[in-house]
Amino acid sequence: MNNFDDTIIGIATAQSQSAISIIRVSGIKAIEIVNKVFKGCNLTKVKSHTINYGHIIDPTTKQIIDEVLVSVFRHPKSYTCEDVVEINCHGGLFVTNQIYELLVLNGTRPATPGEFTKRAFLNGRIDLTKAEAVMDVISAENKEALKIASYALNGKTNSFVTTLRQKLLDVIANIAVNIDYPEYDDVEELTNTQILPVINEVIDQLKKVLDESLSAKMLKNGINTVIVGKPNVGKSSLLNTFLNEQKAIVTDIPGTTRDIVEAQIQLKNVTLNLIDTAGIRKTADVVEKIGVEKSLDAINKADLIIFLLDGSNKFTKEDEEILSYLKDKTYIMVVNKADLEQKINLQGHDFVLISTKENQGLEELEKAIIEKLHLNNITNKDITYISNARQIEKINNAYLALKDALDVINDGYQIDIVDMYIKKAWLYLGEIIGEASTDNLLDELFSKFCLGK
Ligand SMILES: Nc1nc2c(ncn2[C@@H]2O[C@H](COP(=O)(O)OP(=O)(O)OP(=O)(O)O)[C@@H](O)[C@H]2O)c(=O)[nH]1
Ligand SMILES: [Mg+2]
Repeated sequence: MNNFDDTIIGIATAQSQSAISIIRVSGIKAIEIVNKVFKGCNLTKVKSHTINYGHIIDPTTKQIIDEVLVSVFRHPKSYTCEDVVEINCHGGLFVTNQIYELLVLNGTRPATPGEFTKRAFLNGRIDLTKAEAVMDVISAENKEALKIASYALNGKTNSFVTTLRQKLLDVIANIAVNIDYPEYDDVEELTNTQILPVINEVIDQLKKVLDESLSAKMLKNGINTVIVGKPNVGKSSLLNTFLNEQKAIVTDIPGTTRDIVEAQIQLKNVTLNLIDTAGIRKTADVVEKIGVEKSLDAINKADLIIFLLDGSNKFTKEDEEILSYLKDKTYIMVVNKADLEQKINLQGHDFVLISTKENQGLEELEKAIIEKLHLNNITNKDITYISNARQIEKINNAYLALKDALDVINDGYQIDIVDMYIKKAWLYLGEIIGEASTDNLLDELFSKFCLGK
């Protein structure tokens, strides 16, 4: 355990008026310092994990500041593994800050964002994946994001990575024996029976995680979805219907939307970062033209495109042209205005029929989105993936290093070159759980936390 010589303080609850605020103090002098301003019992004598009733009193003026409940957690069984004291006071901003300032005057230091969690990590209570999961739990905006974060918080990411690292380490050890005692084993046999099967197995597992992580990222951050189509088909109406609000202007004049309109929409199981675009058509209007270019640009950046058509009109050359932009893209054809007489003929195409006017078909559309992006197995099943962008990058690096190892084996390179790539992969995986992590990485990571966490 690291011994930090200072005692830190943070307000753990939101800085707004509320029923209760929690001020958290951690460090070797946590109990002693709080005890100096607490009246009710002697906190230095109470048992660990107790809640103690009393008052916060300014020791110089003897003035009562608030009536409080004080929790005491003695090391190492606390959030940070240090002595931790949490003061539950009344939730007024003024009173909370007064207690906070009083404790700073008496010897605590204001914590930097994430410093409590950083201490938990540096003191060995949690690994990096768990530390990041704490932040992901706090910032989760939907059920799926929370599920993913709890997966990591329960240590499953850690055990997944640790298992793979152990496999690689066994290979590295075998190679080391071979290099030290060349007569001990035949290199070719070693490669075929020990190295190749393990590398292939680890590559497969990393690949699976990478694929699933992509979907997980979409579930966590929302699916970047663009609605495109000819003018007047009801794109803005669809955004408004999803949103239950008249955010985008809707008129029966084709070319109404000229700039991009964005909205975040929570469907039952997924979040859409929805973009309504200007209807795509050839136009002489300068402003509309820029809008159309933006629509085309949005198509290229999207995870998913909703290609909206008007069922009460025929499928035209313009629709055909829009469809040609969508080649190689992930898109769903959606036919709107189901309430009107249908004239469209979409033989040979899959589509979802909706009416924004009558609020029809939106559930089917959500189902189609989940199916199209293969999110089904993720929303229903146990998760075995990693959602954090930093971790995904390391997984990808490890995957590429092992691919390189395969290449050099195939090209007949010496075993120590193969060894180098396997070690590289092992190190990348280590960075995920915070082994071999540099101070810079840690500072950057923990600075993203809220104060008091
Ligand atoms: N009958 C019927 N009319 C609809 C439906 N959805 C939209 N409309 C009408 O279609 C017209 C065009 O709707 P918008 O949502 O502005 O269409 P848009 O695709 O955004 O049009 P641009 O912004 O010009 O590209 C409006 O008059 C809507 O009221 C529907 O489901 N049924
Ligand atoms: Mg519009």
